[in-house]
Amino acid sequence: MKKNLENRRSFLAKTALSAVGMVAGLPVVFGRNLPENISPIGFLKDEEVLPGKHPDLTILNNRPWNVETPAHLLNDDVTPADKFFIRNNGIPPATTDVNSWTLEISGESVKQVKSFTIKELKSKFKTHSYNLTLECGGNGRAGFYPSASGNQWTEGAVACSKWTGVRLKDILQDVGINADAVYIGYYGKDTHLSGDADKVVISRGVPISKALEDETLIAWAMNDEDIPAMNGHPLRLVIGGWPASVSGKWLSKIVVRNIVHDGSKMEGDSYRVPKNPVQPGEKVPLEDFKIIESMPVKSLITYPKTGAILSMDKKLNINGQAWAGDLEVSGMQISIDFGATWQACELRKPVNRLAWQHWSTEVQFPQSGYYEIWAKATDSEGKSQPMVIPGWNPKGYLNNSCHRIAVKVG
Ligand SMILES: Nc1nc2c(c(=O)[nH]1)N[C@H]1C(S)=C(S)[C@@H](COP(=O)(O)O)O[C@H]1N2
Ligand SMILES: [Mo]
Repeated sequence: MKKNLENRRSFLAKTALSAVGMVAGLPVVFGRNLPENISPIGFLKDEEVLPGKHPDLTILNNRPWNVETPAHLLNDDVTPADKFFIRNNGIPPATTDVNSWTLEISGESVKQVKSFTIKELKSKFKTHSYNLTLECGGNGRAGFYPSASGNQWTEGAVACSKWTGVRLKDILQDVGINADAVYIGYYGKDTHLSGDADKVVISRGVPISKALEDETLIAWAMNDEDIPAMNGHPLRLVIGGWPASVSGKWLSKIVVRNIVHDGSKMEGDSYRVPKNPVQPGEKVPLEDFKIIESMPVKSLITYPKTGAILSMDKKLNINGQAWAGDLEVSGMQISIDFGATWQACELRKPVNRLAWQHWSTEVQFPQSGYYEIWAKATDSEGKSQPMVIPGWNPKGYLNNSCHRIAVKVG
């Protein structure tokens, strides 16, 4: 185990532990210059800090928790709970009692305000399950130059798990919504970092048309178990294909609005990008931003792991996952020559709409040496992933450039 790590680091010095400059909130002094045989992750007693999470997840911040999943740990078609990334904007609620938890439906466009316990949700409405891809709008932020402030996500702020709950549309039908309803917004029970109880951590939402899709769930289970504490237990809004910031955790209230929801992080430069393309580094007036809707087409190579040392004598099986926001992925290609030539991959159909799709292929390397493997997905409207970092924007959203890994064949 240790040995492999050292080998890998010597030929790909930056990939293995580059994100670990901060461990458990304490800056690791000269974290990037640690002796080769010391893993800063080893300082972390994972049972102390992140129960139920895989020890190899990368901690970007612990106040609030922001933790990403290395690409090679996203090989499962259904992301297990321990490999599901965490993006907290505030402090998770201290107590989450399933029996007393309620969901209120209110807002100016509901016919009546109604409240449901989780038990009532389960008994009143039909239960549905969907595999849904959740990707943080800032996934890939680390790639932008000039750099954007915020968590420096590389590739791993994405997951696709099985979510179980009731359709938001069934609840809204029961409550009754007015014809002027244009948007929904969520509120959760996490608290603001400042400790100010009146400050809302995050309250985002989607247009009513997206809210009423079959796959938009109020979920109490992930992968047939309770939702993990950090991922929203006991109740969560889950909306696939859009920035995961619309999937409200620790959900306590949904409001139906007759205006575009104006909750915390709906306005300013939060989860918004310039309406027109801008020069990298340009200052953009706030009135020139628009809300991010569907996420763009993207893919990951989840096997092999970057830094792998492979043998020349057999074909290498390469595989990964691909997704395309509201659309389906229709094609998948890889290149082992920096994009000069591309080879088509096998691509599975999604299990259901808004679920990521597994892809695989085999390659025979022409000779020994160093290679990069690049992966490129194309969506059902013919749009592909760019090979270089696309559309610079002030907050570093929507980087869907090709995932690249490095391997040595020898
Ligand atoms: N209540 C609440 N919901 C939230 C957040 C939050 O901080 N509080 N973060 C949002 C963001 S920005 C993302 S990317 C996803 C992350 O979901 P995860 O932590 O389960 O991976 O949750 C969203 N829902
Ligand atoms: Mo996010």
